[in-house]
Amino acid sequence: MESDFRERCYLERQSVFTVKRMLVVISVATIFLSACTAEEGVTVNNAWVRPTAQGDNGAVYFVLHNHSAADELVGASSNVAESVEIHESSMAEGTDVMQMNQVFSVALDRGSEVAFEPGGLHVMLVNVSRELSVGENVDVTLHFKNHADIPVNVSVAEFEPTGEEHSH
Ligand SMILES: [Cu+2]
Repeated sequence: MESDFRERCYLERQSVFTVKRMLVVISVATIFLSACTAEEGVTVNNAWVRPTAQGDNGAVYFVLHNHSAADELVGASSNVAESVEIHESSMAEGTDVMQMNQVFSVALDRGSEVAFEPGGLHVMLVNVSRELSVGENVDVTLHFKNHADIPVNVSVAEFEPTGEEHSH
């Protein structure tokens, strides 16, 4: 009898513990879900390009954040350039010379943040059709493997814009 009672107590305590654990799991899941629903898909922040003379090339910088399933940036287009390419700057091996290579896909893992910044990845506006002056904005559209095209309003500025939400 006595051992029966003890066993029942133990089982009850176990189930209370399990319920408590489930509640913790549910509330944690709710926090994650609400964080995810705030932003979905791919977001683009702090897009800028330095002032560029007509006929020159302009490097566009921004920060990509992928809130959804793994994707890839596969290209870009713009009405102010003859063509638009994805480039990555790097130091030529064994030298201190910066070189640019064309990139045809940039992986965007789920939850990843990829910075396009001076000295690294950038979207190159090749042979811009008109002068790009400080204070104006130009339209650049990003193309993804899965995600719909994202139109980006790129501000022409000497330096990276600050004040917007941004983390490295
Ligand atoms: Cu380039």
